[in-house]
Amino acid sequence: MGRPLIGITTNHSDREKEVRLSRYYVEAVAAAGGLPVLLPPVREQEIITDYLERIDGLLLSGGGDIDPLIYGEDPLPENGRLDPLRDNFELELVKRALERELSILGICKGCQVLNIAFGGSLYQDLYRQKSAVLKHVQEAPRWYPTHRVRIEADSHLYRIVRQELIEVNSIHHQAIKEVSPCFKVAAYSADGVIEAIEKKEGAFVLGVQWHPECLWQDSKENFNIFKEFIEQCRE
Ligand SMILES: [Mn+2]
Repeated sequence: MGRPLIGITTNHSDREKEVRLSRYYVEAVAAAGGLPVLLPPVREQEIITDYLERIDGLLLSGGGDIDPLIYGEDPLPENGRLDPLRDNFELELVKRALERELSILGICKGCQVLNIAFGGSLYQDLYRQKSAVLKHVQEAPRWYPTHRVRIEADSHLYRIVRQELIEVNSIHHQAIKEVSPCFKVAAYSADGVIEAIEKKEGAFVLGVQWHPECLWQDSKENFNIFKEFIEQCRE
């Protein structure tokens, strides 16, 4: 088998009718041995089916906030810009990818999409809703880690990074509140914020709240996340 085909979801602007993705994701997937392709959000169910028939793995990229109505809450003032087309597309894509036992890596918003797709919820704004939190919206370059996360010992993530503590970047004002019953927590920051989740059984499905695609060049642990994901997509 050649390189596994990795579908990467994209950002999208309704106003400018543009699809956008940071090249970080493309470069990380390619460096780890995958063949990156972009999946622009669409409404058509049959296109979603066709995407899923062709890709070997799914990478959910970062982005804005998920519409809180989807997890049963009205929006707080801090809730950011919404993208209904992208939300609907990604939630449908994820549910059906899981039925097909595809391997999935969710990054930042992607981690939150995984949790919401299977019945979890989010803090709409960590600083307002959770006391004594660390700085999770870093004012440092994206390639620079600013806080640590503790990896749960019995997790797949631990077997990937083989370290109890790793340093990560942090560019999120939201985080997982209630974890979906399909997932377990794989990492926390020191303030108790959930920084990674993974599926309890079945296919490889990992969500990380940080951005390993900006760290892998200087961090073996973060590169290993991509390598393991691509490896799982070969199976
Ligand atoms: Mn963080």
